[in-house]
Amino acid sequence: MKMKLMGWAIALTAIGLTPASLAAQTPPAAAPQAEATPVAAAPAPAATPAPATTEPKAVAPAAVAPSIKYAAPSAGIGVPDGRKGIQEQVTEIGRGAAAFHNGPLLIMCVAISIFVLLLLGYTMIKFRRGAHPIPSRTTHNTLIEVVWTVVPVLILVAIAVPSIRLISAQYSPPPADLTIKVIGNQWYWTYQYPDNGGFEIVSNMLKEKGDAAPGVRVRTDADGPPLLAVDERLVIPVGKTVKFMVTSADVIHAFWVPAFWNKIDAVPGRLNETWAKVDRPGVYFGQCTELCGPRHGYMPIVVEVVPEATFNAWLASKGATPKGVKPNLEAIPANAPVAGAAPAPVATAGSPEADRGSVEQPALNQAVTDNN
Ligand SMILES: [Cu+2]
Repeated sequence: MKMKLMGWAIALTAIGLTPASLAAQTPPAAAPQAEATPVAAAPAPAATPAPATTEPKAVAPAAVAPSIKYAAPSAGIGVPDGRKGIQEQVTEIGRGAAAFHNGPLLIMCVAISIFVLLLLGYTMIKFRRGAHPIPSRTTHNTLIEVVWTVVPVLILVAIAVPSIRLISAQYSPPPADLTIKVIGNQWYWTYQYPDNGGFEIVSNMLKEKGDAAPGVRVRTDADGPPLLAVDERLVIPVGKTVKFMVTSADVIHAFWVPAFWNKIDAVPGRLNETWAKVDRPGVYFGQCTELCGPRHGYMPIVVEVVPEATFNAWLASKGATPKGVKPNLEAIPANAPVAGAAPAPVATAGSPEADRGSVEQPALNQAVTDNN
């Protein structure tokens, strides 16, 4: 009987597992990745002269070369390295918050814990049954009652004042130099640059060698650690106030880059806002921090913070223009719809429509997901 039950259990497990394992092992639909391949590798369109500031391209073993030479992450900054505690912060808000946490908050926390422990130990020993066979019947002590009410209130006020100041600074950002729309998808991120013609990049986690289908770009150490590296990074300029409008295309995700001290939910049908003014170029890793489905753990965020010249070079490589720069309308083919009558992306794009087409998101989310 037992054997029969076990047999059934195994059979059921096998049935239950089959679709999932099939989905995981089916060679990924190569379409989206193959489509993406020419995007990054394509030379900048004629309308956008390659700026002199572009660093020489790395000959990566990858099938898809990034459009600018991505920087390699620096150890210990913007990337988890096994140390405990809060990551080194690269924004003013982050430094303030981390200092508040690592300083006053931790000190108060430790002091209160030790005080309560000592009090407990003292009470247990002093008032043990052996020493006091007949218990005391004390019920009131006005002085102690006042003290144990007033002291915690003072402690809470001491915590509240700097916290509220911090929160208010966090939620009243300076005017944005650049706005980026961040969209969570099951299970990848898309980033739109409305200030720069509204182009969009799709950011997928890079697979490990051996996990990816042949020809698909795999992670290298220059991309970042396993499970955190992505194919297309979110690129922003250093020292500029960048506003992130965060939303979702399906379920609730959350946008979080620990080194920026910005964590915010990505809720479908709603625009949440966060910002960062990063004062150090570098590569910063984050993750989706809302349980959003089985591949929740595979939608990392990589932000590369670059000098403005490099940022403009990156924009150019995407066929976009820096903010405030008039797009070169002559570059748009004569048969393209006229600006004004045209749909917004074409009117604002600084590049031929063909180039825009190449950055389009694959029609099906599932196709991208399969490729994850
Ligand atoms: Cu998510």
